[in-house]
Amino acid sequence: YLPSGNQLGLVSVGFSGGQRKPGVEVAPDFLVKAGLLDDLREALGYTLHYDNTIHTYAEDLPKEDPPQLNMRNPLSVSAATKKISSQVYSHAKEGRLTLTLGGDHSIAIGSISGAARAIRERLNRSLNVIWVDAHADINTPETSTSGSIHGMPCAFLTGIANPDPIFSWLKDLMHEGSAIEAKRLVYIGLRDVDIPEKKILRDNNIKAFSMHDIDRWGIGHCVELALEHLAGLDRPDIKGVKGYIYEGLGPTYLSFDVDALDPMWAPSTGTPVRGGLTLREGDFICECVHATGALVGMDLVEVNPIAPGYTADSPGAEATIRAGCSLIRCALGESLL
Ligand code: HAR
Ligand code: MN
Ligand code: MN
Ligand code: MN
Repeated sequence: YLPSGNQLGLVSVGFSGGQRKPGVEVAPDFLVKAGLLDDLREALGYTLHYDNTIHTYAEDLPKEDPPQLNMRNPLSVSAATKKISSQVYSHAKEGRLTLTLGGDHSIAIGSISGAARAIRERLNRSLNVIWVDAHADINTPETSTSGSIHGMPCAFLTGIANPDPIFSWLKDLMHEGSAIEAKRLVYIGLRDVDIPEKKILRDNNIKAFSMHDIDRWGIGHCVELALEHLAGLDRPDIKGVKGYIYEGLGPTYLSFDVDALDPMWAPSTGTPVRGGLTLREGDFICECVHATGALVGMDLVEVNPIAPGYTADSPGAEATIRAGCSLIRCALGESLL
């Protein structure tokens, strides 16, 4: 779905307004300092399209942003994600693979809507989303107990939550095909899902592979089932071919929350949950998605080098940053022999 030439559009987002803990906005700086850009260019051979800026969108954010409709920082998240959406769209409409570095997971409202719009315009196709996370991030403003918008992006992207009036720009985009169909959203790694979110997943028949499923069936089979589900939406005649490679798979976006990994591997994040993926399981998911050839964009979010209990040079923070870099490299082709 991408023209050849390994063109990669990178958007660095230093935004943390979708949740309460400061620090997630400095993650792109640390991922870059860890050598990510050199790896992408030299080891993986990408031509990088990058403005060398970690965007805070400060000039677009309101001075006062009190909670509204049970959302914290609603106008800030709306303004930042609107900008992110157009940045990702600009890369994706040129046929570039896009990588968005967060920041908290609310930024996916922007990155995924931008990618979906470009894919609709370029290919007239619907975008698949593989959401790898300990959390389902599908609360509506009504069901959320925290009011943190990073727990809501999937509800806005699918239209399960009404984007009006706070995300009215997203509603406008949805008319142009930027919404994600609930059947095209697949989760991997879930283990901390709120009760109302479970009802939303059931009511909308959303495909999800929890840690229980992964323990039961193994990561290999779960990823295969996830890809088969998505591929079957466009090509019901095609079953998995050549191992993990699915010829029928439509353009696919990978949104990876580092807290999907067990805190043993990624402790320095805002809401760690024990019992998660090993680093190898996370890398494996990314490798499989790469191998499909259908990947059009990726988020890597929720690395927080100064999460409570950590400083940026602490072993836990360094491990988390290294894990983030590893996931990205695997999704972008590192493991090809
Ligand atoms: N479900 C909880 C809420 O909505 C916590 C989810 C947010 N945590 C994340 N997102 N890191 O993946 O507030
Ligand atoms: Mn998340
Ligand atoms: Mn999470
Ligand atoms: Mn396990």
